[in-house]
Amino acid sequence: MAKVNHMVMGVQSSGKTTFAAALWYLIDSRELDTVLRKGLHNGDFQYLETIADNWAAGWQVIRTPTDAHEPIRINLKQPGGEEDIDLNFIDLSGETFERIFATRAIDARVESLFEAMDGLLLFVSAIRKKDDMSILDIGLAMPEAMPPEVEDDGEDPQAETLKPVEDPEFTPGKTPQQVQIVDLLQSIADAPMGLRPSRIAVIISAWDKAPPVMPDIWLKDRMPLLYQYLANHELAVPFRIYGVSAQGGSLPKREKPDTPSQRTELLKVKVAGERIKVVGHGARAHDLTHPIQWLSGLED
Ligand SMILES: Nc1nc2c(ncn2[C@@H]2O[C@H](COP(=O)(O)OP(=O)(O)OP(=O)(O)O)[C@@H](O)[C@H]2O)c(=O)[nH]1
Ligand SMILES: [Mg+2]
Repeated sequence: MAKVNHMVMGVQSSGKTTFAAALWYLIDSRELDTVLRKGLHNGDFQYLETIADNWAAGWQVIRTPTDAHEPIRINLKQPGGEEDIDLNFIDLSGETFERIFATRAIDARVESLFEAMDGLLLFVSAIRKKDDMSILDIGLAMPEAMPPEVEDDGEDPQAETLKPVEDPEFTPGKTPQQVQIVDLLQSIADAPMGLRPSRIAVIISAWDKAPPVMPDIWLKDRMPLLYQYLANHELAVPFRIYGVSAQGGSLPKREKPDTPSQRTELLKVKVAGERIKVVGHGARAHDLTHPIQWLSGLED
């Protein structure tokens, strides 16, 4: 039996658990046609049932606590295919991801997850604001911060504007997302690990909050370092970029139901699976399994 093991990765709040919840709902309910279907499931999938129920009821999924390596396993199969495809998702909490970046150390459990990886489902969120700026961006955004142009009177024009700045303490979580992601991909590809995914599908989550551009344009604009890294390694590691709205819009937390959101509007969609939106590479409008089919090398 063919076994494909994909890893799900992304920094904190990048939409991983919401995707798993919506995917489980979609394949379990069979409300809509998808390119991959639910495969054989053994063991305990209570956690998936819980988060999928929560999703269907129109609540945000609960955050994955640090170090909770919730073994999210969703087995899928291609209709008409002779064998079931055993597909595993590994949900690493965003904080664990950031700790790897900050400490340069990876614990044995996480290392074995990387060793077993075939494809990589890499999550970034359209909600998080652009979190890094070039010197040019700063100049454009804050013209008043630029030193005034003065006539050359022989004195150093910057002498007054250059004031000593206190070094803020290094907070790893504040490092731009794309730097953390590229650093991690590069570190696992280097010795001693030497691990590369066979393919990378970038999922831009919360796509309902993105401007009306195609997902690859969004990534090029918002995360140029990551885009450049992916493009430079494309021959060895093919990649694709999808925009995905797993919730379809904003939802409140169950314990804070009055937070302003699009819940009422979303609950009016009769077929819950139709709240989901997928953009890119010919995916059907609600088909979250499309990127996974490609990742598995099963696209025609
Ligand atoms: N508007 C909108 N928000 C979304 C969507 N998907 C996820 N979110 C929000 O994004 C936030 C993070 O989603 P999670 O699925 O918890 O992200 P995660 O990557 O599992 O986060 P950690 O477990 O903390 O690492 C939550 O507030 C979600 O409600 C979406 O399709 N649309
Ligand atoms: Mg999570």
